[in-house]
Amino acid sequence: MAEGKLYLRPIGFLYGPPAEAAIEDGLALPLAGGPIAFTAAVVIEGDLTSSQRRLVSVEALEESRDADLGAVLERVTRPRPPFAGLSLARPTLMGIVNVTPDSFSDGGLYDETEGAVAHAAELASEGAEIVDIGGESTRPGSDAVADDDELSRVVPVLEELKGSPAVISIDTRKSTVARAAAKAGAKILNDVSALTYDPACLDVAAEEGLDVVLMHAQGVPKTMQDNPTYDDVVLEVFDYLESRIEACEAAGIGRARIAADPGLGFGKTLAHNLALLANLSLFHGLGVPLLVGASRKRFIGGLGQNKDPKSREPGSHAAAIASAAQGVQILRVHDVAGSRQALAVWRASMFGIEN
Ligand code: 9MG
Repeated sequence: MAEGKLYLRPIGFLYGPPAEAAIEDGLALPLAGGPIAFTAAVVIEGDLTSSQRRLVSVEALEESRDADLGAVLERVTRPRPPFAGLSLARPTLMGIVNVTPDSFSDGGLYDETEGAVAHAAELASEGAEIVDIGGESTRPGSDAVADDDELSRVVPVLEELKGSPAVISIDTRKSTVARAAAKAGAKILNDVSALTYDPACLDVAAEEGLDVVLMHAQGVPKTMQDNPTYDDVVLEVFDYLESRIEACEAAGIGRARIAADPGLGFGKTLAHNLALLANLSLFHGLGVPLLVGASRKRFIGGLGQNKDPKSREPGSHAAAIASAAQGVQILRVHDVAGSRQALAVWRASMFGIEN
C-alpha cells in the first residue's frame, strides 16, 4: 500500500428499499447516516501531487484492519446531528436573498429592505428551511464593501425577519456584521472565506452560538477567477476544509455546529467545478453536513451557453439533484419552488417516497 493520507470517495449509490436491504445484508453502508447507501468506494492514498486510487467494495472496506481507513469510514457513515436545529433528513433548501444593489441574479430588485423581507418570506413559504441574507456581493470581480454599508443593508432586514419560520443565515465575511446579525436573530454564519477574511469571526461565532458554514475559496472575489490553479482541486479543497474545521474546533465551535462547502465558482475553472461536483461524496469524509451552491453560477451558463443568470435554472436544478444524489444535505438556491419540485420528483423516482 502506498504511503500518504487516505481519502474515501463513496460510489455505487442505492436509494430507498434496495438501500435498506443492502445495508441489512452487509453489502452497503449509509452515507452520513442518511437514507442513501453506497456499495463501494474509491480509496485514494497519497498527497496533492501524487496519489494512488483503487476501487474497494464495502465488504472489503469493513474487513480491512487499516486504522486510518476505519477512521475515514466512520466519519463518512456516522449520522450527522441536527444543524441549526434542522434534521437534514431530506435535502434542505437554503434560499438566497441578496440585499445588494449589484446582485448578480436579482439585478438590484430586492435591494430595499421591504423587497428583501418580502422575498425572504416568499422563499420560506415555498419551502426554504434556511434563508441566507447577504449584503456584500461575492461574485467574481466584486469589490469588498465597507462594514457600515453592509450593516445598514442587512440589519434592518434581519430585524424584520424575527419570527420567520425559516432559520436565518447571515452571509458575511465580517465579524461586525456577524455579531450584529446574531443579535438580530441569525442562527447561521455563512462565510465564503471559511472565517479567514476576518479571523475575529471565529470568536464571534463561538460567543454568539452561531452555527457556521465554512466555504472554500481560492483568492478573493475581486481576482479569484484570474487564474485559479490547483495540483488536485478535490484533495486540496478537502484538506483546506478539514483544516478550517480544526480551527473552528480550537476556537470553541463544536463539530456539530459546522457545515462544509467546496465553494463552486470561487477561484475555480469549469474543469475544477466539474471535478468537485463529480466527487462531492468524498467530502462526507469531513464528518460534517455538506452544503453546495451551484445556483445560477457562471459555470452552469458556460456549459449551457446561457449568459443571463436567470436562464440558468434548469442547469441549477440538475446540479442540485447531482449534489443530493451524493448525499449533500443543504442546497443553496435562488429558485426555491423550482428546486423543491425538481428534488421532489427525483426523490419520488429514486426512493419511491412522495414527499
Ligand atoms: C454567498 N455565497 C455565494 N455562493 C455561495 C456558495 O456556493 N456557497 C456558500 N456557502 N455561500 C455562497
